[in-house]
Amino acid sequence: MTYVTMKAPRASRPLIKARFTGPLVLDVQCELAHKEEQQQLESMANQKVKLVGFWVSPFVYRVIWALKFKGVDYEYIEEDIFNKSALLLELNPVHKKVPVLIHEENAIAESFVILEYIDEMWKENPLLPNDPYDRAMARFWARFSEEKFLENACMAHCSEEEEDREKFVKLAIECLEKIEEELKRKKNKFLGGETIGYLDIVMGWIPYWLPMWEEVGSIEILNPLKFPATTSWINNMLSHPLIRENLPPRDKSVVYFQKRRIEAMPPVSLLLESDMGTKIEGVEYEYIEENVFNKSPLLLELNPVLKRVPVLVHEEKVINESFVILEYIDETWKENPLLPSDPYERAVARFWARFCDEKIMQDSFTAMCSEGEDQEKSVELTIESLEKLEEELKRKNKKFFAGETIGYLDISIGWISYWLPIWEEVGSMKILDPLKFPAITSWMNNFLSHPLIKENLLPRDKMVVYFKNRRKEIAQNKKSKQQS
Ligand SMILES: N[C@@H](CCC(=O)N[C@@H](CS)C(=O)NCC(=O)O)C(=O)O
Repeated sequence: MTYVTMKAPRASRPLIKARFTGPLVLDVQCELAHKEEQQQLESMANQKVKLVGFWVSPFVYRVIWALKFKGVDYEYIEEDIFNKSALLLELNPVHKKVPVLIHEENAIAESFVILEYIDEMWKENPLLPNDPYDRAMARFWARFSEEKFLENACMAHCSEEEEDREKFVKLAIECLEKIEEELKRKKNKFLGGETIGYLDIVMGWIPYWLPMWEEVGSIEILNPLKFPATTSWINNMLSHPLIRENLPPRDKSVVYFQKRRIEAMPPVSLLLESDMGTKIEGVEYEYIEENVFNKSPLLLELNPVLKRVPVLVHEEKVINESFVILEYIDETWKENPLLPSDPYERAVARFWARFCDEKIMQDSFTAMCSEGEDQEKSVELTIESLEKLEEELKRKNKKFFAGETIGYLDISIGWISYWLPIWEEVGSMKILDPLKFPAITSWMNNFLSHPLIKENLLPRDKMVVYFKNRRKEIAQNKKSKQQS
């Protein structure tokens, strides 16, 4: 059997075409289309499910818990991540990591993407809350715990140098303080309320894996006196049958982690994606400029956790992080959907958005700020990732990632069309060769000529000057660190 991987989503179901009929007919047609859609979804949901995993991976356990929570039967396939099978490389050629979920002929990678897919495909026992703002909050904390807390906790227990270990332990504790506050504010048994939800599953590594890492790295992060709300949540999690009955054996896991050093990635930077999002949906908004080098009390109040832009304020609700904001916008203003309606295509769009943010943006920004061999290495990594994106675009063979018009993925990775060429100029490097990347070049032209984008970009010269200064500043910081 050949699987359709993240590179090739299956053909989408027929669209509900009711827009041109009269109101009465429209209602009936919508209902019929909805029923048909529902039936298709149900029959799809009943198809066989397989999970490719690795016995001790907290990312894999997220998927196991979500499938069990939904009551979905699945076949488990153990992968040797140190000697990767042809199956894994076929299913997840981009990251080559587990977990991978196989449903129907679709392969879905990345635990966050898989959790959203599961929740959209099997509707009973919802994982994410119903309300768009509560969903935004859950996604915000999920990303925070992953990108800040998990990363620092991994670095802390893996660091050999005492000084590094102390630095990362301190950073991890600062993250946990924020989570503790959130738990205290919620006052519920679980982050999902009285029962386990999306965020409990995402943060499920804290109750079981973190104490093992503390033991392995001889560090302390989870002090019960300092973190009473977290400790009580941990106890609730570990006594919940779904979690208690689905954990890897502790002794064997500790031995594994003693042998293993986990590599972590630096945190991601930010862009103006959410601004484009509000424009697509035709939402009126007031724009407030922030000075990120001298942060205003307003920003610190609105985003005390990450202290960065963009922040969206809607009816006294505050939403942070561009990816979270995009989903919130899409769920709140339903016209002109940004994400596709099909769960698998949504998973594909989310997968590529994360990939571009975590790999291409990281590596190209590092390349711009470095020189010599370091720069060459980062340029090479960026090009390798862009080759994967090029393949995806070629496969799609459409004007935009979303099809004939701009959508979620186009907006998420829109920076490639305008920011990346500026970074190339600033770093005196060549990445986007049109001969090597004809599909990306053509997408860039389409994207930049779209009125929504064209009319909402900053002047190029001003940006070049800004990034030249950033580059200088970063290089100076690096030098003075090396000297000290
Ligand atoms: N961001 C990924 C992380 C998955 C991940 O790191 N999986 C590890 C197992 S714990 C893996 O497959 N590692 C293989 C490798 O790094 O080559 C997710 O959330 O699914």
